[in-house]
Order: sequence, then structure tokens, then C-alpha cells
Amino acid sequence: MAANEKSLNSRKESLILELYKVEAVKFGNFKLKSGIDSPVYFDLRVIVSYPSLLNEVSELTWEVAKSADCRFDSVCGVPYTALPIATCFSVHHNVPMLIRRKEAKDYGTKKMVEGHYREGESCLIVEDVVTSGGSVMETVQTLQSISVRVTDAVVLLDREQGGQTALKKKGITLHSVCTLTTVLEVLESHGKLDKSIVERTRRFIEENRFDGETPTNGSEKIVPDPNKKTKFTVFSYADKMKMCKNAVLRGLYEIMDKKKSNLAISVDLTTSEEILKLLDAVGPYICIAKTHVDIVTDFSEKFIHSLTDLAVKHNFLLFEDRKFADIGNTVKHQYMGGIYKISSWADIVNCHPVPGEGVIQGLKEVGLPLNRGCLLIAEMSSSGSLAKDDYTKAVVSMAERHKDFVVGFICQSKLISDPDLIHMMPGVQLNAKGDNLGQQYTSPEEAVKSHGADVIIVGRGITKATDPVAMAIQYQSAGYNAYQELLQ
Ligand code: 5BU
Repeated sequence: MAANEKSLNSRKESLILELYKVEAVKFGNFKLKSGIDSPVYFDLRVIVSYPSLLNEVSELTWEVAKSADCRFDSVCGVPYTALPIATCFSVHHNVPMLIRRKEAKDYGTKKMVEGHYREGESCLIVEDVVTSGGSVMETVQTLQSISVRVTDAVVLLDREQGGQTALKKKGITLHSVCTLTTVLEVLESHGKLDKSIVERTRRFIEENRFDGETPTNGSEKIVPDPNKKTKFTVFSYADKMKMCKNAVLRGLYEIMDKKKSNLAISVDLTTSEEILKLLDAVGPYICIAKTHVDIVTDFSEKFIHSLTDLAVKHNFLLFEDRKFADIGNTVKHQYMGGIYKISSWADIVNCHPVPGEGVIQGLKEVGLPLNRGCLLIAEMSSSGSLAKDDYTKAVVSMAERHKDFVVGFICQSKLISDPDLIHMMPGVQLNAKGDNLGQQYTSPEEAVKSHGADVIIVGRGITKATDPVAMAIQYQSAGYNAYQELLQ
């Protein structure tokens, strides 16, 4: 081992012991943001209280970036914990810094990056701890949106839960000062941890990898295994919100997390008054109101104003279940024009991809500038549906090619593990197996746990109930609890 490598290793060792001493690394039982129970917790925020420790963290991190030969014009810390580390880089090594704002809601309308930059310059991302790579990716995307290039990120600690692989797939090389395994080795060899904690933590790393969410084969079909709770990795809505790039989906996950609801009501009533009255009553319990505006007998602009007011009042999205299915040019007009002017109010629409990609392209021309999203109908709940097998596979590939506008699927099974493609499932009811026109029902619990639904779509189960509000609450908790159980 070369002398400078030896001294680097002994500096890392001292740093780990110091971090343990100031409780920036703790062992026990911790609930992570994702809802996962972790035996280890890192809180690097405390290092600002120990200037020499902060300095050593930043110097070691800087040296790792330099020895990996990273080339960059500026540095940017992932807010907030890594900001002081990036500041030390900047001040001590005379490299300009950029600051990424965190106010996601102002995205696109307000400045997201502070500091002077040139288009095409390259920036090194600095982070304290990487788990899934989601936070690093958020900062990367913000920088990319202003034409700043990012190829490398440097982190103090890699929790080895798949972040490095996930970032690699997005073209970002992650360099780390140390891994969770190194932390365990150092603390164990200094008698700070007993064997059982070390073993438990090692098992935790193995069992909680995030790689499943970003498979190497982008169109991999992940089939639920009825003997296991699930075969696909499940993330909390808050984590999905951080991981996904699409603004419509981010907004939806935020609502789902805040309202503890994965319930979309299909409000298939035929008069404005009935629809508005029901939505005002069930609004607090839903994340989406799905409409069929062409069945409303007294449709008017006033109805749409009231509908959008309710969506704001109760914080839910509007999904017009229009099922566009024509050539691009026709669907474009159907989407923006006619009586309904769907694109002016519906956050989400859907289409049958049967005509080919033109249908998506046509809708996208209208919807993308308005920040709308579209779901592809990959499978249907009705008996004898032709949307299956190779057709469904082709729909998944189409979705992957249009992720700027396509936000997921209407489907009956988990089709792909990708935070940017949501799965919404109609044909959900608690008390019936089907209707006499081919509809087939699954329970909310089964929909979520066995069919991989992120959102359950319930129509008559609520609209025809004697007490629709009580029923909405029941569906909300059945769907939400099923999802929470998957997280455990
Ligand atoms: P229900 O009352 O829960 O059966 O209503 C289901 C709603 O979902 C209804 O508006 C249908 O048009 C819609 N739907 C569906 O049931 N199955 C599908 O595969 C698709 C849409 Br796509």
C-alpha cells in the first residue's frame, strides 16, 4: 500500500470514529423517511457544530473527487446538509459554487439555481449520504434544466443500497469517501459495535437495496409473486415524489402522501349538480377525481369552473377518462377543442395506444406545454379484453419512449418498476365481483398487494353507496393501508 494511501485510510478511520463520537452515525431502531425500519442512522447535519470535523469531511471528499480525476467548472451541494461541504470546497480550493433552491413548487417560474454559470459548463455534485440516489438526481436534473452538465457526484458515505448503480444508469458516476461496510468494519475493530449489530446492519444493507426500482433492462416485467408480499421494490409516496422527474406525478405523489390516499373516485354521475356535490363531500379522501364529461347531460363552462375550484379546495387532480384512440391530428383537436376543451382543465387524460405512437404525439403537442400527463391503457378490467400479452408489452415500450408526457398506465398488473410510470387500476370494489356488462372487480387490498396498483379507481362502489362519504373513507383506508403494509 502506498504511503499516501495508507495515510488516507487512517484519516478515513479517524473520521469515522469522530463521526460516531458526535452521533452523526447512530445504531438502534430508526424509521427512515421511506417508512423502512433501519438499524443505522446518519445525521450529518450536526457536523456544522464541529468546524474541524466539517473541514476534514470536506477535505477528504475533495481528495476523493480529485483522485478520481473528476473535471468540473463548479460545485453544487445537494440541499441542505451538503451545502457547507460544498462551501468548503469552494472557499478552500477556489472553485465557483452554485446553490440549488429547494422550492420545488416554484420550479419553472422562479430561479432554481443561484450563482453565475455558463451554458455547457460542468458541475460536480456534492452530497453527504447516498441511499437510492434520488436526492442527487433531483439536483442533477435541476442543473441539467439550465444546461449545466453533470457527470460526477461525490459523497461522504454510500449506504450501498443501490444508489451508485441507479446513478450510473443515469450517466452519473458516484465517488464515495467510505461505504456503510467500511463504517461497520472500523467501528467493530475499535470495539464500538458488537457483532450482532454489525450482522443486523449487514443484513439490512442486503435486504434493502433500491436497485429494483431502476432495473438494468428498462422494460423488464416484474410479476407479483402470490407467495411473497411483492416482488417489486416498494417506495413510500414521499420517496417516489423525490425519485420521479415528471411534474404531474410529483404533484400527485405529494397529494397522496399528504392526504394518505391512493383513492381515485370515478365520479360517473350524469348531472353537474350530483358530481359537484359528491366531490365536495368526498374531496378530503381522494387523490384524483376521474370524470367522463361526455356523460354529463348539462355540461357547461360553469361546471368546469366549479370542478376546478373543488380540485383546488380539496387538493386533488382531475383525470378525464376520455380514452383517445384516433390518429394524432384528430386526438389533438379532441383534446383541446370541441365543447369540452379537456386540455384546459384535466391534469391527466388517457389513450388507447392502438393507433400507434401518433396518438401520443398528437396529445403531447397539446398537453406537454400545459404540463399535463397521459396514461396509456395497457390492460382493461373488462372480461375478454384484447389488451393483453404482446399488446401490453408494446404499450410499456411506448410509455418508456414518451416519459416526458406519459406518466403511467391504466392496467391490471404491475408492468414495470419505474418511479416515473404510475399504475392505476380500475375495476375495484369491496362488495361485488362484477356487473352484468363484463366489468370485473378486485378488492382494494388485492389491487394494491397482488396487482401492484399505485392508485385504485373506484366508481359505483362509492357513487351507488347509501353513504358515499363513509364508503370513500373505507376505500381510502383499505387502499392506503394495503400500500403501507407493502412498505413494511
Ligand atoms: P366502476 O363503477 O368502479 O365499475 O367504474 C369504473 C370506471 O373506470 C368507469 O368509469 C370505467 O369507464 C373506467 N374503466 C374501467 O372500469 N375499466 C377499464 O379497464 C378502464 C376504465 Br381503461
